[in-house]
Amino acid sequence: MAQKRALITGITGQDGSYLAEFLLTKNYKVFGLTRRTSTPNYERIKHIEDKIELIPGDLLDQQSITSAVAYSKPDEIYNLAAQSFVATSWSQPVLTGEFTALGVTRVLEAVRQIKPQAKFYQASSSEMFGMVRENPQNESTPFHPRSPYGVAKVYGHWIAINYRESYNLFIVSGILFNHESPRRGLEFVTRKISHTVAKIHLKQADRIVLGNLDAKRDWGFAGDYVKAMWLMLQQDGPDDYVIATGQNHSVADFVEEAFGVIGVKNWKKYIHVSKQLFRPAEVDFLIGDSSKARKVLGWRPTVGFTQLVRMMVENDIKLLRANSK
Ligand code: NAP
Ligand code: G4F
Repeated sequence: MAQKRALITGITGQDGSYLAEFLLTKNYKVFGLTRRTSTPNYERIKHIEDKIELIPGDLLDQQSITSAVAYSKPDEIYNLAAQSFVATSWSQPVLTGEFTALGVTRVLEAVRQIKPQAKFYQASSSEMFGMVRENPQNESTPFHPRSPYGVAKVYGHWIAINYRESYNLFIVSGILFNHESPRRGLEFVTRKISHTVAKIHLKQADRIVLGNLDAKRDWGFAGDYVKAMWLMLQQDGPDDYVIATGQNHSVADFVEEAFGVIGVKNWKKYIHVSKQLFRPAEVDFLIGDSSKARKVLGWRPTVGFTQLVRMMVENDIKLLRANSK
């Protein structure tokens, strides 16, 4: 059988790096779209850089995306690139719309025009459920996004479905709940906590400044979630799937668990709550029902909450120790 070819937008991000690793284990030829930066930001993929091929391009630039599709001739396209940080979407709402919403249409257009046989994965998000209408949330739960990011993701979700229905393309949308890892960006709450707890352990910090401690998220491990993306493209037909653990915890629970890893019980004395970090509109409570993915794809998470938090804190301690040598 000919070697399969995959193009990943957002390959330098958390999910892109895990997905690239995963596809290499399946013997894919992996291409990744990367945008120009003044200094290289290949931190997450440097260990596999010689096994993948990077193609310059940007979600704002139709020509570069079309050229990347023409050059890589992919059997599968994973559209992971986005302005993915919810808080930034209020300070840069137009940019978020350009990247996270219209960017999807640009990639879809390239596929439609150049490689309509390719299978396409769209990175949709549980942020689309926002002010939730039911618990747990599944594929038919109505959307009520609460941020410019969430609104942009709803557009991306529906334009993907529209291209599937209009042009009969193999397009799937994965509605993924929060997934974390040692490669998570430092601005997201889980990594902010694990990294600062590691610093406190090493006496490099004495407190964590956080916003809303009561928000609840269904947190899984990114390595498990990229496998679900791939499984969705291996089915006979395109469909949409919720990917989640089915358990949720508050930000405070995450803090407590992280301090537990370094043997600290009285964690509250290290927390400073700043109103500045509260969002103009919050998503209070997310919990996903992934029974369709479990039944149809045979997918299930392998890393639970406790293991995830431990993995992140221990990794950050190792990282900080190595950096201070
Ligand atoms: P991430 O770590 O923030 O990575 C985002 C990627 O998009 C990076 O590679 C980034 O490149 C790239 N990108 C941003 N703007 C771009 C542009 N204009 N042109 C080309 N590339 C651009 O995000 P992630 O956590 O891996 O998430 C992957 C996708 O899944 C995103 O679409 C996110 O919205 C969605 N999602 C994530 C979660 C989650 O919990 N992680 C849940 C649901 C959905 P640079 O490295 O150059 O910045
Ligand atoms: O870690 P967060 O920034 O992730 P959020 O907003 O849930 O979004 C992530 O998951 C989505 C899937 O549901 C993705 F689509 C999206 O791309 C991203 O990956 O915030 C989680 C919660 C929020 O309720 C926030 O208000 O943590 C709360 N929080 C409290 N203090 C904080 C902080 N969030 C951040 N980032 N920083 C804080 O200091």
